[in-house]
Amino acid sequence: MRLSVLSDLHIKGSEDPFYRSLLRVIGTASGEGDVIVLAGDIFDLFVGNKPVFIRRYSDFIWACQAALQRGVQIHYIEGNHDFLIRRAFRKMDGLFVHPQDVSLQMDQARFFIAHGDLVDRSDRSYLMLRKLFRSVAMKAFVRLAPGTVLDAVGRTSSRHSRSGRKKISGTPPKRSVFHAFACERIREGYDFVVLGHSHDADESSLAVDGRRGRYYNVGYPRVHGTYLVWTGAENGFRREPLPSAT
Ligand SMILES: [Mn+2]
Repeated sequence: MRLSVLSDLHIKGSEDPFYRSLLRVIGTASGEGDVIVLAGDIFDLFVGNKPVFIRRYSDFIWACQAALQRGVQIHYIEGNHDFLIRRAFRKMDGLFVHPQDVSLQMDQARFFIAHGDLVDRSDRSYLMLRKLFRSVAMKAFVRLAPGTVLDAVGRTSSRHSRSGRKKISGTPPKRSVFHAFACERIREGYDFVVLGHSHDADESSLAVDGRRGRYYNVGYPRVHGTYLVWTGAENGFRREPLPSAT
């Protein structure tokens, strides 16, 4: 029994070395109650159910399919770079797409896992943009627009957000905002709160109303080179090195 949480790989294409790392993590999950949570921004761009993305990342689809057949469960939480993807994976039994977050229970431990782009409720412009990106109109646009157009628009806006105008993808909030969010979940009864998005490999033991829980942020695997693994053997998650791309 192994719970692996990955996020923020921001894979740029099928030749990206971190794409190979992702495939190896999925490829080595054994079944026997293994769960993989892909907690958003796995791909730098994957929008809708478009052949351009499905073809580019077909090895990912195959790796998931094979893992599901071995009895691995996969949860894909949408991020701010990969969303409206439910239809792309709709035929895959045992792979669940979540627009916001997922609650899991393993052994006696309760986990709340989300991408983290909804943590900062004061970032109104991002929250509105997020709503727009997931609106009925946007869904219709994504369904009708050629994948190549989405790909071009996405690449431009993603370059844009990296060059300082961070608003388009939500500015990651400060640690204190993540901690306050985690405390709320711990108050609700969760033991572990796992988030991403901020690229800050933070972790903290938090107490609220006599309950204690732990908060983890996946961090930025492209720099830190790790992901989170929980086996129940230790008291919490450990940061495991990503398998190398070779
Ligand atoms: Mn993000």
